[in-house]
Amino acid sequence: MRDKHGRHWIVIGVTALATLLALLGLLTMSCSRNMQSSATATKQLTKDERMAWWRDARFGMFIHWGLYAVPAGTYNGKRVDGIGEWIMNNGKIPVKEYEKYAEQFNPIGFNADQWVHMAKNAGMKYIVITSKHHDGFCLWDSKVTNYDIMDATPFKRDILRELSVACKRQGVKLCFYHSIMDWHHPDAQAPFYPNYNDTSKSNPNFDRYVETYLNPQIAELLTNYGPIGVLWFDGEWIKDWTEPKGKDMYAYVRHLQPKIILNNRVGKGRKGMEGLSKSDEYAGDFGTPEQQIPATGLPGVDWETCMTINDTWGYKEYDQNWKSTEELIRNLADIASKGGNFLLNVGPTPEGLFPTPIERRLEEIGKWMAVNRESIYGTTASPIGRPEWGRCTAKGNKLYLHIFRWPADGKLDVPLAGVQASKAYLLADKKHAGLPVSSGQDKITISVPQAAPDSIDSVVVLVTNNR
Ligand code: FHN
Repeated sequence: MRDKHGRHWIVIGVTALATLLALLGLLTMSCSRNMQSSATATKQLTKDERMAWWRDARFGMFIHWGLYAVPAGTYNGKRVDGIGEWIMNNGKIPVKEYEKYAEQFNPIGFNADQWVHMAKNAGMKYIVITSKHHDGFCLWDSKVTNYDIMDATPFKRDILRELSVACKRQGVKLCFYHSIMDWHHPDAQAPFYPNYNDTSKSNPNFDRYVETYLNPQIAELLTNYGPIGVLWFDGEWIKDWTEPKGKDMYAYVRHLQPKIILNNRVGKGRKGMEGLSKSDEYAGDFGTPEQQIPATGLPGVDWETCMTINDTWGYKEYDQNWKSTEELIRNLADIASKGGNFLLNVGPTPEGLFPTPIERRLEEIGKWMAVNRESIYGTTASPIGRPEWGRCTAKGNKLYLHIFRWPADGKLDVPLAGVQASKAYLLADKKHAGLPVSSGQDKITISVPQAAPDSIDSVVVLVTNNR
């Protein structure tokens, strides 16, 4: 029996079957390729693999920016005590009144490329910006609320979008701070007015806040702005937040971005401002000491000290109590010498500019890092503790001796027993000219020039044979 073109049905059947099999073959191949690619894509990185860039980076910029920059520490003509970003709580400002600051938030001086350039030029490898702080205002185009930069302000530009583009362009990691506590949301802490931070209170609708607001916003942040380096939670001390919620959030965030790093404020493990976790049982990848530096190194523990340059995180127009560049550089060396990261804060103005004292300090830190970055990036904690003349970081067979107090007699004693030195030189000396070194019983002595190359922190590199 033949078809209208005279061909036999069997031939037709076989061709159809062959095509079908070929199609099936192609299909399985692409499925297995997809499965392979999805398998490789979601290959679970070990913690060490995930933390590697962060441990190498050592130095990042914290940015606290939002509506609180508008009152800048003053409410109804009176100065409000405390950190600037807490003015809504410390000033007992009702939600409806605080919302009005959004109409005045129009930072026309904001230039994402300039911000990222100032961070990069200072030697900072990552930026953690407040996507939403306790006051609940969102610095991105959120589809979950109108209390954001696009719908509530005359500015109508997605700050996080512009920063994600600038960070990508300049090779700086973008990271988001996000507050679990929310003084604006009716299912969160808004009803606790006038003490939004009342940790004795609970909101019966808090789970609804988590399901319909917090989680969807986290999804927006981790879906619409490319790879995010760190999710830096905060405000976890509220009564309604629990460790199980923290663990759920940790899994949810790692599901959205498997490579991401989360701080220990996703759960309830933090021991107050000392910031380290009570134990490994608690959710989070690193500890968060705040405004303080641990006394000693913490072998095997990932931690990051966050610190202000003056006494506030959010901009406060009259807070001029600026730390010196010397103090900031020595803090960086101190923190690295203990195996930690330094997250240094900037509170931009309502115009979108970095206060001049901050710009100057970032430039000066950048000059020091331009010469000495090798003694910070990718280093590990000091094997000689805290020498009296300064600090020490290590990398392979090199010790970076951070000298804060230059020896008047030109003799630098390094408390190292049974270690052979092969060379010592000033990191600032591009020729790496050798300095005279003598190895003693329990110390190595390096003869250094009369004058210190850098009064804040001069680095001598000691190369050892057998450390
Ligand atoms: O309440 C916040 C504060 O405003 C600021 O964001 C700091 C930064 O680490 N964290 C909280 C205080 O622990």
